[in-house]
Amino acid sequence: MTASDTRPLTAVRSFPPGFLWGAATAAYQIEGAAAEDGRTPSIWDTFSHTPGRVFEGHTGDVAVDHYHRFREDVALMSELGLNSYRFSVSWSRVQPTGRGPAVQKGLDFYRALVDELLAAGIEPALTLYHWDLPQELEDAGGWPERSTAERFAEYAGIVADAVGDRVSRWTTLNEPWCSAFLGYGSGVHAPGRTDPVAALRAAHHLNLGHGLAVRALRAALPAGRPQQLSVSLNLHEVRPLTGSAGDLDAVRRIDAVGNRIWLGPMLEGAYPEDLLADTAHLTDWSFVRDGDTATAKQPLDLLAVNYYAPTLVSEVAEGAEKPQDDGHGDSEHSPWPGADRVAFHRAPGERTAMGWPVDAGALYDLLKRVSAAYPGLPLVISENGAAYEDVVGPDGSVHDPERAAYVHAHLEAVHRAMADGVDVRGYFLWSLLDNFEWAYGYAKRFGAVRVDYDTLERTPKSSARWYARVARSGELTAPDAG
Ligand code: IFM
Repeated sequence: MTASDTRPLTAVRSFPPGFLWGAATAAYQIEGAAAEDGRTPSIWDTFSHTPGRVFEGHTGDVAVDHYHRFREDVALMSELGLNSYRFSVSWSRVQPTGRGPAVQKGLDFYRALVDELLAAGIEPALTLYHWDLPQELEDAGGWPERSTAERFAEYAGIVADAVGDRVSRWTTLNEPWCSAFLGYGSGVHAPGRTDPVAALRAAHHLNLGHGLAVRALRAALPAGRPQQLSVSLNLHEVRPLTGSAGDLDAVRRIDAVGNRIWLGPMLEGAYPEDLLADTAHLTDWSFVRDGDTATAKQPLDLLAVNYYAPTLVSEVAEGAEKPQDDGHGDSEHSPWPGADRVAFHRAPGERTAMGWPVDAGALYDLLKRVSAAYPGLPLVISENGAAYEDVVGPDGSVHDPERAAYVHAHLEAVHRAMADGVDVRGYFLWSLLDNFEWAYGYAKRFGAVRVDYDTLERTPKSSARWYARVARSGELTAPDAG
C-alpha cells in the first residue's frame, strides 16, 4: 500500500487521441419495461418488490424508461460528446428462464440500441451481467451453484451471436464482489441471503462463470474483428488506520476477500493461500474442482476498474466494540468472510451523498498498484462518479459543482497515473442518468443528466456540460474554466 503521491500535476492535461470518454449505466437501473416483450423477473425484481428491502419500496418497474426512450438517450450522449457508452444486458429479457432459447424481441432491443449508438459514432461497451440474475436461476440455487456459471456461458454465447458483429467491447461481470458478498453475505442486495459459505461459493462460481463466458465469447465472436474482452472489478484501495501489525493484517484480509479473490483466479489462475486460510473455519473450498481456476484465467484484453472511495480498516482489539460502517449498507451480517476482527472506519474529510469519502489520490495509488502487479494489461476506468443532493433551480436547471469537482479530481488522478506509466485506455462516468440506486432506490442521484421521476424528463446538469467539453477536446480543464 503506498501513500498518496503528492507530486505536482503536469500543467497541460491532455489525454491521448483514441481515449474512451464514456458514461455507464446498467439494465435494471434504467430500462424499466419490466414485464414487456417476454422479460421475466430477475432477482432484483423480486427483491425490490419484497417489503423492507429497498428504500420506500422503490422498484425498477419503470426506472427511467430507457427501454422506450433509448433514442432520446443516445441523442443526449451525442450532446455530451461521448465516444463510448457502457450498458448492460438484462439476462431475463433475452433468456427469460436463464436457459434455453433466446427471445428475439429482447435481443432486438439491444440490436436497435447498438445500431443507434453506432449511427451516432458512439462505441458500444457491453456488460453481460450487472447483478440481475433471472429469478428462475436463483430458484435453482443461484450463484452458489455451479450450474449458474454454465448457464452464464450459454447466455454469453447468445448475446455474442446477436450483436457480436457490431460490438467489440465486452465485459463479463460487473463488480462480482457485490454479487457474491452483498447478495449472499450481508443480504443488502438481491437475492438477500446471509450465508458466508454461500457467498464464497458464489464468488467461485462467478470466477468460473467469467472464464467460461470469455471462452464462449471468443468462440462466438466473428473472427477477424478486433475484440476487447474484460471484467469490471470494484477493486478496494484498502488503507490501515495505523501502521500497527494488527491494522496491516486487517488490510491484508480485506485485500484478500475484496480484491485477490478475483484477481487471483482470473489473472493468475489460483486462489490466494491466505484467503483459503482466513476462511478455513467456514469451508474447505471443496466446491473448487480441478481445472476451475485455470478456466477462470482466460487471456483478457483489458482490466476494467470501478472506483469510488478508499476503504479504511483496523484490527478490532480484544473486547472492543466493532465499528461496522464499510459504506456498503446496513446489515448485522458481514459481507467480509474471514475478516471478523476487522473494523471499518470513516476517513475524515469531504464525503458524497452516499457518505463515501472523496479521495482521488487513492485512485492514483490503486492504478499504480494494479498496473505494477499486472504489467502489460491495459486498464480502463469502467465506473467513477458521485451522488450529491442536487438542487433544481427555478428554471429546472441543476448546478452541481461538487460532482464536477469530484470527476475533475479523479480525472487528474488518472492523468497523473498515465503520465507515470500506467496504461489507461478510457474513463466511464457513473452514471449517464439519475437512476435506481439499488437498495437506496431513487434517493441517491449519480447522473450527469437529471431525471425528473414524475415526468421522466432529462436535463443535463452543469457537470455534464463541463464533462462534454473535456470529452470533446480531450483536454482536462477545470470545471469553472468556462
Ligand atoms: O450504481 C452502482 C452501480 O450499479 C455499480 N457500481 C457502483 C454504483 C454506485 O453505487
